[in-house]
Amino acid sequence: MSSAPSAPATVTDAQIRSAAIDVLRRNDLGGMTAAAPDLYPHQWSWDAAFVAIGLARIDVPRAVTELDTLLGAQWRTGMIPHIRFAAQGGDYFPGPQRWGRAPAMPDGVWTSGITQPPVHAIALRHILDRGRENGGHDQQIAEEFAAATFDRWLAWHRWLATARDPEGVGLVEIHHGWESGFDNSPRWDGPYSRVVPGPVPPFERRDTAHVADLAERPSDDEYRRYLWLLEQKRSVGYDDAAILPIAAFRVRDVFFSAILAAASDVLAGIGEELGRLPEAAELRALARRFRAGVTSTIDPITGLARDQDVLTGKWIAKETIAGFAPLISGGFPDLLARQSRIIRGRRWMGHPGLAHPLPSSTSPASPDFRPCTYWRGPVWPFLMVLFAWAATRDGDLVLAKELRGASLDQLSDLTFAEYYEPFTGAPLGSRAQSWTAAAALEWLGSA
Ligand code: 2M8
Repeated sequence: MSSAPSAPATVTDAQIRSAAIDVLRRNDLGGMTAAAPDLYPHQWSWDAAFVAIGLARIDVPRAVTELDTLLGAQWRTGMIPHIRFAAQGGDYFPGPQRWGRAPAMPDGVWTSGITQPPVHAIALRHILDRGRENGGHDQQIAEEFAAATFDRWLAWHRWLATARDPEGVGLVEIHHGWESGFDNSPRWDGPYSRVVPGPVPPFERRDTAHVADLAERPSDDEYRRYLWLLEQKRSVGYDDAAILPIAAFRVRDVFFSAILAAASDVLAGIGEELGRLPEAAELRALARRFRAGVTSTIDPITGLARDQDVLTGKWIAKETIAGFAPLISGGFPDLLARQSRIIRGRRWMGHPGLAHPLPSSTSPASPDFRPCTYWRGPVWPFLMVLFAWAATRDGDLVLAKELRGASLDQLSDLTFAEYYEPFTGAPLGSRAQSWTAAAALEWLGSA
């Protein structure tokens, strides 16, 4: 069945682990891990959370440092920006000059002006768990970090729940496809088609120099729109209220919302351990609100969750992996059982042509599916870790086991690619991508 580039039959777990550790060590810029060596030479917010999950398997203090460095980029509003730029300035566009400064930006730190999904409390939970398993210094450092930073994570969740859900519907609104992390997913085709780009300063892309085939990356036309949205934000000093009436892209992102629900429950649990009971209760309420928001988006026919375009009021019904948002947020057992059946079915993990039985970013059965193009089809290993974590939480141990087995098989090619072609299993995008290496470490567990 498989036409995947076959890994040497002899590749062992120990070899995967050692190669993954090597990737993270090489991408370590000193206190922060570059998302990838050439394509992404800075710290990305949700990448950092997954990197911390992997690092916690091998070096708890270093995992703590990863999150601490990211927190150093937190804005005065509570927002965690999607990029913290490395001081030594790797070659990435749009870089710090293009984003400019904002009143809420921390002094002396350069960041982007948009955000990304809040996986961090889940990473913090992993660090605490690994620290306690190890005991001693690891436990102490993990517990001290959780206690010292709880209020910063709380501020982050509060910012999302207010600035990004101004009407309190239980869904997080994003103002740029980059905020979703699923940059050019078919989910955003409709909203982007209505963005009429105004004048953007001249630009030269850097990303296209780092892939074998330009089809693996978004087009120039897409980039023009991305940059126009950046200009809009910059024109109002990245003010949360001022952007709302002018934003050309406002979408309620169901997957982002599901992560906020799951992470709020996790942070509530940490708050309870710390004796922060009122704040923990507030976080439990946030989790319920966003879980209900996610559930409210389900398409009764397909059983998949949907995004909503704020500017048209319309649902966005694309057959992407974001449709399984309830598997991340948790929810009613019947809904989870239905989604678990769908994700295992022939339009997803059970598709007969797959090199590895893993859910791809867009269903191979969808007309929108593009097997090599970034968020329009390939398999993203870090997402498999997130789904398996949530499945374990909800007692779907069979799904968690299937994801782990197939993903480890995929990663045994030792390229730690950014994403993989679903039918051939070929590595695509960057190689030595940090969150892919971290995924391998998480799958392999502690040594
Ligand atoms: C990709 O996004 C960046 C912009 O943020 C890019 O294309 O330049 C996405 O895959 C995103 O989810 C990820 O966090 C980032 C770094 O890995 O790369």
